[in-house]
Amino acid sequence: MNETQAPQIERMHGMFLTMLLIRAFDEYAGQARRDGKLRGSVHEYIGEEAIATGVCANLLPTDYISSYHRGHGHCIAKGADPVAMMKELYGKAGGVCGGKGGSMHVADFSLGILGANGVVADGVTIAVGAAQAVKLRGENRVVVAFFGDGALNRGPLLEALNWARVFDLPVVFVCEDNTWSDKTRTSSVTGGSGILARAAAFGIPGETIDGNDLLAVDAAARRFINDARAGRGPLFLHAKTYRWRGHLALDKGLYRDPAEVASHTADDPIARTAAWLISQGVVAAALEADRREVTARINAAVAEAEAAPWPDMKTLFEDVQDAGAPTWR
Ligand SMILES: Cc1ncc(C[n+]2csc(CCOP(=O)(O)OP(=O)(O)O)c2C)c(N)n1
Repeated sequence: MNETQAPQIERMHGMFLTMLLIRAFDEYAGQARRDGKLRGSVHEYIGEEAIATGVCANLLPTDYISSYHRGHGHCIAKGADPVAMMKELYGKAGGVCGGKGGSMHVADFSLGILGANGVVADGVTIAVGAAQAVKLRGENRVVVAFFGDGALNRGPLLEALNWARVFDLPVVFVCEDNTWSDKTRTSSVTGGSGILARAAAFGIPGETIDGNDLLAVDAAARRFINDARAGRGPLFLHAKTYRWRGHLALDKGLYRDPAEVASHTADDPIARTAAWLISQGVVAAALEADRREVTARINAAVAEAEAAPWPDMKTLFEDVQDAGAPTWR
């Protein structure tokens, strides 16, 4: 390795660690849900790690992201504390939302994480609202809206694209195209000539990239985020990837051809990044040490979450929107 390569290798190595952490977190979370240790829905991000990692590596701490139901990876990549996230999944005090949100509502406004969201496409409208506020206040912030290909066919997404263009907002739309929307192949329910055509219809420039190629995600995200920061937003990044597991932890995904799944799991963004690092002179033993470190971190997070108390009953009605009803009925 020479001096010019060193910073890039170090950067990729840091992102490799983030991807390992995301995968280990979701491998544990999925299994814990199947074992009945967690309640509610748990959607694993396994196989899609390069997108959250490569995009968030180009954001400032003050930038915003919005997410969707498959949100753990985005939050970890934006800097959320895995211990507080694990507590949240367990419904324990000390969780990022006080243990009252669970897997589909992880959020941390102090880190610009506007939240995971169980309503398909609705995180995108929140992102556009945040971008509008950024523009009105003249702040130096970019907003990234992460969403799945299934969101393409919901009205709020189309309204959000339109609004973002009308007001030229500093937002980057990141479509994580994993082929499936729950048990439906997205292409079978999507009209028109492709995902980028949706953005183009609103005058929003876009690009399709291999979302399992961390180098490609990092490079495209850097350009898009810099452009949005310089006032050239909105922009649309279409990242192709694949969902390795069922739609959620309790879904075995039997509606998919095993050969299709196998062809995609062979294209592992983490293995690809490891191979790149090794080709650049990083020794395999260092990557093995990373894996051990990440396993230890997740084990420690689980131990802390399991030992944590339940939220105090007194907090039950805290953080609940008061829409005017005088008493709880
Ligand atoms: C408005 C709305 N309609 C339907 C659902 C049920 N639902 C949950 S996830 C999902 C599919 C989403 O697919 P996609 O956005 O591609 O994300 P992926 O699960 O593939 O990551 C659906 C239809 C929902 N949560 N919200």
